[in-house]
Amino acid sequence: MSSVCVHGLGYIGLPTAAMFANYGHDVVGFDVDEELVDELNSGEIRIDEPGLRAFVTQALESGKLVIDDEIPPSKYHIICVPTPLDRETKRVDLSYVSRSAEAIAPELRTGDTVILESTVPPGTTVGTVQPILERSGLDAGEDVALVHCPETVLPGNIITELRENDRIIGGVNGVSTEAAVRLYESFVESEIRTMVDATTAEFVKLIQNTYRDTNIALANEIAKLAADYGVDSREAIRLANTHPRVDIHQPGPGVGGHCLPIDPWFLGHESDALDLIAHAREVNDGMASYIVDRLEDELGTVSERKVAILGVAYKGNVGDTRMSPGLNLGDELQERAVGESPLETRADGDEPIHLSFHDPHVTDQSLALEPFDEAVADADALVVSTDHKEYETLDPAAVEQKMAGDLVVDTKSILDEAAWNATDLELIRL
Ligand code: SAJ
Repeated sequence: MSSVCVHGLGYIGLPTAAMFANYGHDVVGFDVDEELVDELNSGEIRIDEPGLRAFVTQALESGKLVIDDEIPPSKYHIICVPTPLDRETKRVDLSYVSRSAEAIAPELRTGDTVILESTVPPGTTVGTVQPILERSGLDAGEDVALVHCPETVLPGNIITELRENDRIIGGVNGVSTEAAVRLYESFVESEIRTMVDATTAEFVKLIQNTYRDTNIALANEIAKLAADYGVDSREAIRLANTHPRVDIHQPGPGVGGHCLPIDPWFLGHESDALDLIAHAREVNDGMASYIVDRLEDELGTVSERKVAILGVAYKGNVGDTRMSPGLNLGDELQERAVGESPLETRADGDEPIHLSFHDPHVTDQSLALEPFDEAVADADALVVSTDHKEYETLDPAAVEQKMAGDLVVDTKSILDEAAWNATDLELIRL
């Protein structure tokens, strides 16, 4: 079995390293973060992902996975580092990718393969990574193989999807592609789809997430239209989707996570053609504002009210809060309340709004989450912003007793409508 070095031990790199190790490869998981390396070596795993702890432990205990802060010579180098987006300029930061390539170049030997898994703008493999690697004196495509092989796994189901999702691989030439296919064949159970070049592979990955984001924007706009017409958006979408060629996604409080809100912007990296896609992003980012409008319609003002936000994870049944719609909603409420209640009219120490947050999956101590009973106590309004399974079975009568007001906004439509409507609470569903 080949030796593999996985660069970057985050949400994708860590499970990928463990996967190769558990399929018999000798793997070094490399990260520049020494604290993370120490944590992993002492068996601590920061990432809340079902099954990941046992999967990584198995790899470490077998001796096939070693975590290190040095890069060994390896037959395969796999880059899984972040590619963050500047939220103001919408420009991607490729410095982690460049630094990885710079660190790999001195270790490269003829016959090695470099695989970029990080999500990147089209053209990055050949435009950014290739020239850096070639500083080693070796030619990509001739002496070493170079490919883009994007990850496509869904947080919450990463280990299963790593094995079961189709994989796309685009090399700088055919020989490169074949070298990567041989590696991924060792654990991928479904199709490995090869393409003519790395840029196409980069583009395909981006349009997959863009399709989903744009489709959700359509669903969000449908939800707003449905509200104006007195139509139940979920029921309308369910019925529309019975058509064999219709697949409308679900509305919600906005699109979170580190993929859908970011990747569409990568398509605008070297192109001015981004139009509908950029607008869809704005529709999704505008959902927090729309929900606050709905709260204001009911409450008159959100200023000096208590609003309980249930769910700060970016989606159901995970603990990841990156680009969290629930937290965005909190910011939007705060801004609106400050705008409505100028500082000079408030007594010292009065907050413009009382926000409380609850989430059974999030462990981040910095977020000041409250136990459920405290979060909901005396709330004027309650907003369900994440579809955690725990919220599906909330007891409406118990919640009604704890709240001061009667407004419940279910942005994910997970509450039992009949049960909640049987109380005096006013249930609004998106
Ligand atoms: N959401 C909606 N309505 C929907 C579906 C999702 O509002 O109908 C929201 C979610 O609540 C969440 C956000 O969208 O806030 C994103 O969640 P998600 O489950 O759609 O996707 P991610 O970001 O967890 O993972 C996506 C996946 N991409 C696709 O399904 C095309 C995953 O397969 C990718 O590997 C991942 O991005 C990635 O790393 O790129």
